[in-house]
Amino acid sequence: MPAPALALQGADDWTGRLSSQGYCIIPGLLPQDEITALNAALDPDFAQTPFSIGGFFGARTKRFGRLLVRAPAARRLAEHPTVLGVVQNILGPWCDHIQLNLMQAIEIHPGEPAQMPHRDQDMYPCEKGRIEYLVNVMWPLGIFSEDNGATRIWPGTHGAAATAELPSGAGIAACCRPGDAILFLGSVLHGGGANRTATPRRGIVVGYSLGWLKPYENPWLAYPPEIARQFPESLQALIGYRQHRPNLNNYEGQCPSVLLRGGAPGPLAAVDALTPEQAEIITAYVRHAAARNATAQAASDSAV
Ligand SMILES: O=C(O)CCC(=O)C(=O)O
Ligand SMILES: [Fe+2]
Repeated sequence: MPAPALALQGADDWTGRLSSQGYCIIPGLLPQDEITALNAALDPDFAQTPFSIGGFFGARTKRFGRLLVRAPAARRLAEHPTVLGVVQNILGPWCDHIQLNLMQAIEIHPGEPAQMPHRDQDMYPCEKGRIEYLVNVMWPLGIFSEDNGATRIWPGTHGAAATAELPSGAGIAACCRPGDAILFLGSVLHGGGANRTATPRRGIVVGYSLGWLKPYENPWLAYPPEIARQFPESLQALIGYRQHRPNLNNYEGQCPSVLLRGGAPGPLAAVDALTPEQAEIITAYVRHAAARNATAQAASDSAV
């Protein structure tokens, strides 16, 4: 039997590669013409967007978000089943559910030097080296080459190695083409490459994070209820119209998806959303408190 094409390999195989190297490139994940059409649809947005300000975002780089409204075709990227399978494998053990962290279009113009190598997880001031907080997917909108600013990655610098000294080498250029996807962990060292050609390099980064973290792109402002109502339920949940136990992300003590179904909700009761372990502790506490009260009441009744 012939070996299966790489793109047909399952999420578990790619999870293995991602976990061992800190990144992997999945070829042919979407048809090239779909990405070419998405790229063309974003032409006006790239044209209108000013250059970024600041050494991290890059003065010869354009960036914008809100991609799910700017180009509905970008929804296919956000909800790609292989990607979601891999992300679920990596982040699933540490949260109830994953969430979209951001979608950002990035256009690196000629003359932009290489971005400072960094780890995206370093935006969170918490313990590093034990769990993964993020998985990012870079979808090239054109060819990514050594010369035009392909994302640079330092393989093996992830996980526990993320707390070690910075490596000295130049890393690798994640060369690939439209339809391919570069997956990299939040703990792996990487950065946008220098563009030494005469044409801009375009890509879309789709990031996912643990469902209890603050998202990078504020999804409720990017996609307020009147917009999110038009999305499929799975996408609504992915962008944060969803509770995360215990009682996180509430609207009036309930799941924020109440804002997407029917008209404006009336007065709402706050409803516990707890893990089974938390629910058990609370139930035991309530039962003991009731028993104590009953005993105290009986004592005071008999004293009268
Ligand atoms: O544009 C790229 O290739 C990577 C950009 C990046 O890593 C970032 O902005 O955090
Ligand atoms: Fe980054």
